[in-house]
Amino acid sequence: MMWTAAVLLLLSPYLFSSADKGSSSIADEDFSVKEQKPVVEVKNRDSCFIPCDLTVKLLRDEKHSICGQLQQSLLAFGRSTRKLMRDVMEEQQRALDILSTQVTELMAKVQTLSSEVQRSNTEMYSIKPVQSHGRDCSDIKDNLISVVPKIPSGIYIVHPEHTDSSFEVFCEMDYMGGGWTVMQRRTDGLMDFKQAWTSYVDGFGNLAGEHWLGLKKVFHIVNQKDTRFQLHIALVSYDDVTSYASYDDFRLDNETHFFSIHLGRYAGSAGDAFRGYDQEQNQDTAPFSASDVDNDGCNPSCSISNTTVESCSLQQNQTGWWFNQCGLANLNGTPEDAEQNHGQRMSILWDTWRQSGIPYNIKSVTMKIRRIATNN
Ligand SMILES: *[C@@H]1O[C@H](CO)[C@@H](O)[C@H](O)[C@H]1NC(C)=O
Ligand SMILES: *[C@@H]1O[C@H](CO)[C@@H](O)[C@H](O)[C@H]1NC(C)=O
Ligand SMILES: *[C@@H]1O[C@H](CO)[C@@H](O)[C@H](O)[C@H]1NC(C)=O
Ligand SMILES: [Ca+2]
Repeated sequence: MMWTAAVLLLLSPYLFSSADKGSSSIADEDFSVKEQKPVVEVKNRDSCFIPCDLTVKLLRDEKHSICGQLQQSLLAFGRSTRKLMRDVMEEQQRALDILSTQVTELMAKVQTLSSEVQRSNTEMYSIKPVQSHGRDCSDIKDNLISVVPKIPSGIYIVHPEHTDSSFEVFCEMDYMGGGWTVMQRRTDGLMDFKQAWTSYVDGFGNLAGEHWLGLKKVFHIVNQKDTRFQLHIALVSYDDVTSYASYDDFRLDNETHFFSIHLGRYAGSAGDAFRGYDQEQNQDTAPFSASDVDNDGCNPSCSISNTTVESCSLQQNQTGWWFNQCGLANLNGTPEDAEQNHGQRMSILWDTWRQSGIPYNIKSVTMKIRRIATNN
């Protein structure tokens, strides 16, 4: 409307002049018609020019304020989007926190349950140790075989010959013909094998679960007159492969000689880790060591895989064993994935048992002894 008015104003002089040239009544009529229009337009011109400036200014102001508002709302939008995202993330974080708390609680419950199961297993066996006049589990089996059709495995009291001590042992009466006295069992890692010399001498743990019978008791059993004992080591890997190592003669020296181990001929599928691959690793005839009694043959130190070792027991999580420059066997390690302890030798070790050159990860082991039938 404003533009139309301006154009008409510009054209009006010509309109007037053409009207002068014309003389007809129609022209007159035309004139009068034309004449009236500019009058209207002139009126419009007076009311337009000022509002135009104002309008531009107003438009500019309006543009500014709209821009401003737009910016404001963009900022507000950005802020609220960020807040929304923050809220969502916080919400998720809270959910995750709750979940991880629940997982932790569940794991604690599982732990409690498994130790309860362990305890009840132990109680199941240990409430009533079987009173039996036998010198060891082989002797008990021989004495009971004629009166009991099936001798149960469990805890029995033994009294080795020529000693004044009676003590409890776990007898395996089913495994490979029975008559086995268990001298060590490692299955779940619940028992702490980080023990001092006196504990390794006297024994520790639960006879029905993880335990070390004790060097003194084993010495009493294998030191009986006219007896020979066989040692059997049964191993299970993390992927449930089983194997064994057996020695047809097994005895210990007395405490004065730190219960040095003596092993006969090897047989089995796990390799002779007690003797290792060369004389330097040979643990046969080695005295026993613990974290506080060092007979390990590293005197003052050994170099094992380029690291200096002064105490094999300290290197192997303060466990006790017949170390000789450490060697390839230590069945008192932790039944734990070997990869978890970054090169440190903490797990159950029987390094001659390998698959494609790599030692098996061992999850459980039992050491048991049985009389070898003698002719006399
Ligand atoms: C070391 O012994 C402790 C106590 O028995 C045990 O909790 C820990 O898992 C052992 N460490 C390794 C790496 O086996
Ligand atoms: C330990 O054994 C040695 C030889 O085998 C013997 O001379 C010594 O008397 C024994 N010590 C004890 C305390 O029985
Ligand atoms: C020990 O070091 C020697 C040379 O320094 C090297 O050749 C060898 O591979 C190293 N052995 C181990 C087990 O790291
Ligand atoms: Ca040493």
